[in-house]
Amino acid sequence: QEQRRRLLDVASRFPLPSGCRFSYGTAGFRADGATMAPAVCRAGILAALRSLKLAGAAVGIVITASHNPVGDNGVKIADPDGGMMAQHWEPFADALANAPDPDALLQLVLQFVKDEGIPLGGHHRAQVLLGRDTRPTGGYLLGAALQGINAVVGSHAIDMGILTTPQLHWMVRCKNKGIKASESDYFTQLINSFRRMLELVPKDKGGDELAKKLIVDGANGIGGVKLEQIKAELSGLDIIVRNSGKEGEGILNHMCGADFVQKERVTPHGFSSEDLGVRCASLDGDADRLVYFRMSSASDNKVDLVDGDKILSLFALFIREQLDIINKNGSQVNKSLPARLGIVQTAYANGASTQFLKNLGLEVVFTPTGVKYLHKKALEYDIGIYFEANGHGTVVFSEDFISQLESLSNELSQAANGSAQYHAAMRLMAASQLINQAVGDALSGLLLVEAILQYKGWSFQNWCELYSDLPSRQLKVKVIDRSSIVTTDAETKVSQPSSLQELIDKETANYTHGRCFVRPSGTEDVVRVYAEASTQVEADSLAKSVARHVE
Ligand code: NG1
Ligand code: ZN
Repeated sequence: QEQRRRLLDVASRFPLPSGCRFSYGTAGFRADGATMAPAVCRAGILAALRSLKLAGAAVGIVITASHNPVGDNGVKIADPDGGMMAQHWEPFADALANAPDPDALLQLVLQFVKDEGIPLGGHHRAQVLLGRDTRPTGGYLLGAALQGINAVVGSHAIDMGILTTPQLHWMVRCKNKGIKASESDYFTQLINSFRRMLELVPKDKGGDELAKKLIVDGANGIGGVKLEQIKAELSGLDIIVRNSGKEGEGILNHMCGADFVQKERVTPHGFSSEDLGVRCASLDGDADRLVYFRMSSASDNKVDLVDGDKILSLFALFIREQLDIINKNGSQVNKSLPARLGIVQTAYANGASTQFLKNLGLEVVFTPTGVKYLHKKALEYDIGIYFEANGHGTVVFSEDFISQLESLSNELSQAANGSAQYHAAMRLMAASQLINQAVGDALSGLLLVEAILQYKGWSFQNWCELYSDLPSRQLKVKVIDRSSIVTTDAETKVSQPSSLQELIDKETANYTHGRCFVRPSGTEDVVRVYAEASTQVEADSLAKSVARHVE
């Protein structure tokens, strides 16, 4: 009775505005921040139920709209392992968010609790960790989420404060592993594992003062704030943060940030010709995306871009190299470490990156757009590396692999401390601790990039030259109903409307190295068109002509 009353109560406190329709897309619910409270409150109910279903394991709620404009906001739920909420709960999330009135909401919850066998009112308490980014609507929406959580009797909500998205995912993961999970634990882990990585840099590499300088565009979001807090403790790196989100520095994601730099290929706000040639990185508003760039000429603001695909390639090279060292015949200890290494990309990955990775003999697989698909696929390997071209990605290590690596390092440290094999094993251990295995994390990704560049003694230029990107173009097309386009084969082919794929094939055949696909966005009301060809003019023209068939 108490439970029913609370649900009815909270639903009547946050009535659904008419005409609102929420859909739990690739990144949870997203909309104008001012209209989000009902959906966020219901996400609170959902998170509490999710925790109960999983015997009171901690789940997370993140309130953010990532790289989107400052007026937008959003909410998503993290599962106990720190990954995205299991997909089979998404239809319920949609139904719950769109329940028209308190009664409908109550009935939905009761039915779902019954169908899923959720022990409501049992001896487990729901546990939900909350975090939010710096958006002005964040505090208000956090309140709505708390009310939603507390509408489930016995729930325990913990506000972790203003955080990057990956910090909250990391905290949820650690909490459930019984590891210390505060922000200072997160920082300590980053700082210590980064230091270990640098200690393992061969003595003949690094040392160049210019190589230590890094300018970071913080998108005027939370990532820059956190980086400012720890940068003094990152010895071996000289970090300057721009667009740090301080009063007067500019607006969140406006003319800055990873999404802006990757799409526009120009310097963010706050950079000038004085930065010519310096290695720069750009985060997005909630710091789960990372790209690198360098101002390429003093006469315009164009940049040389290193996107997610090239970060992935650097990680893949490094990890492969360490495995090769460990498994080389004739090394001191005749032990090998068999590892299935898998690379996961989406159709947006630049064709040149895929070719590069395949030429290395690596296994490359594709999934649909959205971290939840990539992450899941990566977990199928001993070491899975995934990235979206836009800079979201990470490396995941299987528990089995980590424990084999641990026992190998122990044996090696006794038998042949100081050997190349031992150092390679230690590097993999340090990398597995530095990289955030819950979700793509711009801060931990940045530190891993920096450590690998120092390890290889590479400049930005060396990294850039791994391969040259094929020219590409992305367009958005507004349509009446984006769901009328259905895709297959990891979104590379259209299955409906049935005639569209033939038209795309016909256009594509007119270009050398032509590749083109279209798909409905999961976060915006548009259809996206992506085209690649051997010149920019051709890529533009292919995208344009296919867009005409979509309209
Ligand atoms: P949609 O709107 O589904 O294309 C975009 C990004 C995704 C992912 C999500 C979540 C592109 C082409 N798409 O998804 O990669 O980052 O947002 O933020 O960049
Ligand atoms: Zn983001």
